[in-house]
Amino acid sequence: MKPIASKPQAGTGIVEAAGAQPAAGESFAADVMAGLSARRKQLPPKYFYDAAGSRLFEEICRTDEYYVTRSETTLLRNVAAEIARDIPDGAALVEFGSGESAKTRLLLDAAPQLSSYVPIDISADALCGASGGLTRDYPRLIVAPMVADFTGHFRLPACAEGRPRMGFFPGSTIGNFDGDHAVRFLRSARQVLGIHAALLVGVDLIKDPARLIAAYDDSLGVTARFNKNLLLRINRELGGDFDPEAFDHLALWNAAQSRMEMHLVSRKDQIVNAAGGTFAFRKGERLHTENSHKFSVAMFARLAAEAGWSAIKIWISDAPQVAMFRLEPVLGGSAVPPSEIP
Ligand code: AVJ
Repeated sequence: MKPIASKPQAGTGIVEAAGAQPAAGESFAADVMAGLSARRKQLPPKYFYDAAGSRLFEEICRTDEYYVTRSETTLLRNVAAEIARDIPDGAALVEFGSGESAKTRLLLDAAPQLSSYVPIDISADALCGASGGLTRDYPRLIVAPMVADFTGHFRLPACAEGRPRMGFFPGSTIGNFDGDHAVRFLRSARQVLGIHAALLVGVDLIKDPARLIAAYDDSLGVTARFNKNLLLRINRELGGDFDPEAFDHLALWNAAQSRMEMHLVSRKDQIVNAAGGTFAFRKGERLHTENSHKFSVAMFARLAAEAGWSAIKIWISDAPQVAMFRLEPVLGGSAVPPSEIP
């Protein structure tokens, strides 16, 4: 890794991101049409996060049962200094799906050598709120927010050019990717971040299913409201007539796939109009809204290796356990074959 010796430039406020693409707004209607027309109805979880959904997610993080955020925040607080030791002078921090950037502050406080911060989020609301506060609180930091679907291709803004880059993907969001999408995301993150890069990824670990199910079906019903907000969002934005009361929230552990699943279960036979289509639900029929994959350390290291990253350091929180991986690109294509990782 080639550190850049220059002092961080003075922050001049919010920098417009080059190559920012419009949020996934246009594809929402198409994805709803396709997802509700499928034999097994499903919708992509990224559509949870409109303004109301983002607020509900923050509320989930404060429930007793949802441990992911608390465990990870405590872990980061404990290891931030150690993480910071490996961040070169003048490096740019690039966060995928930054939301409120709450955990980022732990890194920014521990690593004053960071020159710039590029938060990428699909929600412009969340980005604006977070960026204002960061610009105020870290005056030497260049903050260059990008509104983008971070699963797509994009170019980093100029302030991240010619500097070592540290990717940050906390919160176990990588668990939302199905099949080989996690590998594809990690590969594209490797391309976006370049050779002199590292990537910090937060991952939820496999644990007692009862603990997992409680986390996705809290007793105050916040997660149920978060799940049903997807129907309300379809009503608001796509002229839908969903009755959220006609669906039950369901959280289940799929052991074979090593993932938590959220569904909305139709309480009766019903017809719903949305996005210009008409859709029949049978009583008991499920609309699959989210997968949240859980990993063992070996499973995730293998996944990273498939995408050309090697796990350099792994920190694990107290129970309920989550993990933070520091990944570095495997150079020269000499990746350890996935089969040789224990
Ligand atoms: C933000 C995607 C990490 O999967 O645990 C919380 C979202 N869904 N409760 C997760 C979520 C239900 C969360 N992620």
